[in-house]
Amino acid sequence: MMKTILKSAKETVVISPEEPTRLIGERINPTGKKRLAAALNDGDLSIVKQEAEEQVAAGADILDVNVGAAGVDEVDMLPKAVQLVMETVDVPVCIDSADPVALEAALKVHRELAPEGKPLINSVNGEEERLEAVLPLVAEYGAAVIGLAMDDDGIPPDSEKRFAVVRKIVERAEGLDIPREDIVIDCLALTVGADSQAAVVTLGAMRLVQEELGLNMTLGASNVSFGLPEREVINWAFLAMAIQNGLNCPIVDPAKVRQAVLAADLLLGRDDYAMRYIKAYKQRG
Ligand code: THG
Repeated sequence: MMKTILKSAKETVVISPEEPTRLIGERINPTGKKRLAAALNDGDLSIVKQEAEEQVAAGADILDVNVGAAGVDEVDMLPKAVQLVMETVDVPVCIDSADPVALEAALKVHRELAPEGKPLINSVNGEEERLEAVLPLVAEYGAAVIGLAMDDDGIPPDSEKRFAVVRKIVERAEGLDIPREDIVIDCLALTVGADSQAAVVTLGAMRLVQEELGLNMTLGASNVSFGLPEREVINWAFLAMAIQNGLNCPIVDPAKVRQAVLAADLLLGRDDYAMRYIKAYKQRG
């Protein structure tokens, strides 16, 4: 079975079809959060610290760290945010930036603070330029990486073409001796409000990845419900379907989805005697 192993200085998290679904907390990200964007512009990381603590308390197993917003120098701020998260909580981090220079600056800080650690890089995709910029960082820093199912032509409209991009990323990674275990695939959740087939296409690509390659998979799952009322209901249903198709480390707001994910794991036979489900219920009091 495919095991992606992530490590902070103090904790190891195993992502695998044999493990419970791991939650990557999405909230350290200024997208749609004016207050966080403004604070980052002022060099103020107090919200980052608070979001780190709250998400781990809500059940996050890994924390995504993204500081990309208009006016923010990511090369300066991303390593600072990663350092603060590593000093605040024990969970491994997922370093999220479109800028390879910012990624490398954050990877350096990660290596200093956790020489034996292993972060997740978010992300590479099938674009030539991204493959050439990001995969060498994955190899050099011994990280794991999220591979997005899109390339120079954009996000393919059908499952088979998305899967073809996934194959390409895996082949290119193997060319640099990056093991398959260190690649986590994102088949990309798009908005069902804009295209009724959007979720079906994503789920179809995931089924192909699950059956043909057995790789671990993530998704920014909440994209699926964008613009619709009662988004949580749609997100819960989609998460359950995606978990059945191999999603095992979604990028989510843990406080909003933890119960739905525990229910999906229970229904898929991955929670003996419903121990995890019941324990989480009791902890909520
Ligand atoms: N795949 C991968 N990485 C990703 C994404 C993905 N990283 C970024 C994003 N998508 C996942 N993270 C977020 C972060 C915030 C929001 C959505 C996805 C978000 N924020 C609220 C909003 O815009 O309304 C803010 C509201 C609040 O404060 O809660 O939706 O797909 N690999």
